[in-house]
Amino acid sequence: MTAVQIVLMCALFMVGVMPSMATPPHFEILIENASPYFSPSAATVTTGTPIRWDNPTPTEHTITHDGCITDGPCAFDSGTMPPNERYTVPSLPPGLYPYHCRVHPIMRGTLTVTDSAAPPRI
Ligand SMILES: [Cu+2]
Repeated sequence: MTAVQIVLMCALFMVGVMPSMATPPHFEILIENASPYFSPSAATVTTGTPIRWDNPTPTEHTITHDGCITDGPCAFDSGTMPPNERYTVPSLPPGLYPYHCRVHPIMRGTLTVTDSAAPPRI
């Protein structure tokens, strides 16, 4: 094997490894035009996992924790999300987070944040 081949292999290896290192793993929720509007509409993540909402629709939406418009506390509120915009919540404490879209109150989702990963099965 020549030095050039070794360098090339190292480069290919790095390309394969780097994306996962550059982007922390996140949980992705897609906004949709039709019911149930959030995919998945009921999501469960482990605390410390960033949650990202993607808006591929041609419409403006918000990701608003219900507490922001009731008696609080307000855990997250994206503000207006134009089409093709993303909104990421870096981490949430364990709990149940019902949320909705301020523009379209019919759009509702639930986020459950758990304490830690499920215990290993024995
Ligand atoms: Cu909306």
